[in-house]
Amino acid sequence: MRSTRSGSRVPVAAGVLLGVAILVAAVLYANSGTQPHARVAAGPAGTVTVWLTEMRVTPNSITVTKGQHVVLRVVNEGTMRHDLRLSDGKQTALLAPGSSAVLDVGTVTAPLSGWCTVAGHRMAGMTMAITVGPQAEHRTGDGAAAGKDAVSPDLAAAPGAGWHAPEAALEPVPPGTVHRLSWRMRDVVSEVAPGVRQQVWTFDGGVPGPVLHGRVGDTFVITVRNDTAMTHNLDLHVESGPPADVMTPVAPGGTHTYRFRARYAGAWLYHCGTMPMLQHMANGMYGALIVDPPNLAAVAGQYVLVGSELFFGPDGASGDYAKMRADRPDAVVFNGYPFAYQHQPLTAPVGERIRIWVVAAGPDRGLAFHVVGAPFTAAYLGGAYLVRPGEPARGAAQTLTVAPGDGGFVEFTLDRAGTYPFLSHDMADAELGASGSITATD
Ligand SMILES: [Cu+2]
Repeated sequence: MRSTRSGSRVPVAAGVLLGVAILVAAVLYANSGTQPHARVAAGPAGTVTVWLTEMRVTPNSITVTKGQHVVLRVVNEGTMRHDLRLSDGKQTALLAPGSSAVLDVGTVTAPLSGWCTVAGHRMAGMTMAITVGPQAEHRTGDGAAAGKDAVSPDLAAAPGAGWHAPEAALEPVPPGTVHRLSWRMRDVVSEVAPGVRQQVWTFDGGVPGPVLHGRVGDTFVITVRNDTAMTHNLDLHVESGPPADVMTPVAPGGTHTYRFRARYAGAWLYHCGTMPMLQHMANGMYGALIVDPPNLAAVAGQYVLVGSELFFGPDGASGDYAKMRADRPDAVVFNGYPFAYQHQPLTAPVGERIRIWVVAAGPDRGLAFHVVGAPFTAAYLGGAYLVRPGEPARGAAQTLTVAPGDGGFVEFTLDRAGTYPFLSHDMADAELGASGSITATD
C-alpha cells in the first residue's frame, strides 16, 4: 500500500480551507515577536548573546556597524566546559555547563575572529567571526539569526513540481530475526515546507530517519558512520542499560555499530541523544521503531506517521535554536512536511481495516491523533490496548493521545468511498501542518 503519487490536488479538508486565513495570521504572528537572540542594537553598546554548544558557536557570524561598541553575553549551553577567545586577545574564563560571562569587545573598527580554546574544539567547529558592515545585523549558519527566517507565507501552498510526500507505508518485517542496517549520518539541505529550504541533520539522509520494523525478540545491528562535523548518537527507547554504555556517541568521521534486541513490542521512538537534545531532535534526528505485538490482526494496509515540529532558520541553514527553546514552532508536521498527505493523500480500500502507527517525536508537542469520520476500533499505546479489536460494545476511541516520546497504533475501517481528513486534534497544530487525509476507494 502506497501513498498516492498522482499530481492532482485533492479537495482540501473543509476545516483547513476555513483555517487558511487564520493560518496565515498565525504564521505572521509567530514570526513577529521579539527574538531571544537580539540584533546588535543601533545604540552605542549593542549586546549579542552567543551560545556555546558541542561543537559550535551560535551565532557564528555577527555583523556590526563600524565604530560600534559591542558586548557579548556568552552562555555555555553545552555539556562540557567551553570558553570564547577573540583574535585581539580578549577572552572569557573557562565556563562550566550552564554558566555565562560578559565579554566587552569594546569599539569594533576591524574584523575579529573568535573560537573556543579547549583542545580540539576550534577544529571541531567552535569558531565565529565579527565583521564590520554598513548595517547592523547578524547572520549565522546555525539558524539563529533574527529576522532572516526562511518562512513560508503559506504552509499549505502546493509544493514544487516533482515533490513527493514522504513514504508512509510500513514495509513488512524483513526475513530473518537479525536485521542489519548501515546508516550514514549526514547534513542535508532539503525542502521542509513549500519554499523553505533548511539544513536538516539526518540519521541516513532523510527526516524522519528510516522506519525500523521487527518482531519481539529480533536483533537489530545498525552500523552508523558519522559524516557530519558534530558528534551524534542513537538513543533507542526500547533499549535497556546505562546510556553511557548503550548509546555510544559517534564522533565526526567515526563509525559505530549499535546492536540491540527488541525485547518489547511497541511503537518506539529513536532519536539522537547528544546535547543539546532539543536542537539535535528539532533539526531532524528522530525516527520510529515498530515492534509488532503478537497476534496482530491482518489488515489491508499499514502506515507510520511520526509527528514533529519545525523551527525555521535562515534559508539553507539549520533550525532556529531560539525558537526551539521558546517552544515556538513554525510548522507541526507528520513525517517531516506540513500538510504532506493533503497534497498526496494516503489511500485505503473501502470497508477494510487499516492500521496507522503514530509516534510523537516532538521535541515538544504530543499528538491527539484523530481521523474524521472513522472511530478507532482498536487503539494501542505504550504496550497496552486501550481498545481491543472485535469488542465494539465495550467502546471505541476517538483520538489516540500520544505524548512526546511515546507511540502506538490505531485500527479503523473507512465505511464509504471518499476523503477522510486526519489531524492532530490540537487545532493550532493542525493549522500549522499536522493534518492530512486518506482517500478510500472501492
Ligand atoms: Cu545529534
